[in-house]
Amino acid sequence: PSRKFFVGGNWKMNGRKKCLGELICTLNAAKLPADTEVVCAPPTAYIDFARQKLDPKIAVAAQNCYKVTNGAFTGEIRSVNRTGDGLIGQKVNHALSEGLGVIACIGEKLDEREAGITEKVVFEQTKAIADNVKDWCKVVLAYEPVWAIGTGKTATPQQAQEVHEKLRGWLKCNVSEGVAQCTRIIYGGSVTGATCKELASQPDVDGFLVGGASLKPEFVDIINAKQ
Ligand code: G2H
Repeated sequence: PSRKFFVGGNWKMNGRKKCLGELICTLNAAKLPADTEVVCAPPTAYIDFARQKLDPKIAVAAQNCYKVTNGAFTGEIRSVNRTGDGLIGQKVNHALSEGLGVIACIGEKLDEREAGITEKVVFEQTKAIADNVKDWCKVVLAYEPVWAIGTGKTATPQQAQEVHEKLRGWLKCNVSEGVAQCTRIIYGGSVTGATCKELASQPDVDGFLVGGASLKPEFVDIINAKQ
């Protein structure tokens, strides 16, 4: 199968125009491989700024959305909120209906991994997303074990591969063989320049969603992990 390697940089709630402008200059000047899709997700206030400054070959994403287009929903794009699987599904539905692509994130918490229910948790989360997807070309699935997010604890290549392979199996059984083969399943959680190459060599790891390291020049090394 030909799944184009995909690397997203989630800048989360970091940076101001000056330092993001410098980061953007570094990315624009870097040699990026043609066979890798690169997307950056700036803080909401800088989406327009980033789109204007970034080279057009780098796509820009929002970090979040709501389930409707307009309305009095103060803070929905900003607050730290507990979002159940149902609302995630509605957000996926809305984004796709507006013609956007989606990087849908799933992942188990540490106590869930320790209780041996990782598979159950990520399958349930994937189902809530899959129930809202008709065209899988627009969807990238990001496996982000919660215990690895911003903690410096990267999943081992074996841990990531094990879950990615199961997720592809779930897509095969519950959606179709074709969707399972074509859908990019990317890994997120403390990916660094040092850990990206071995992770990228796993057969079911089709790219990364990078947080902390996407704010540093080493993001270019991660984009080039497959080269
Ligand atoms: C996980 C990841 C980016 P970090 O959220 O999506 O962040 O690489 O900082 O763990």
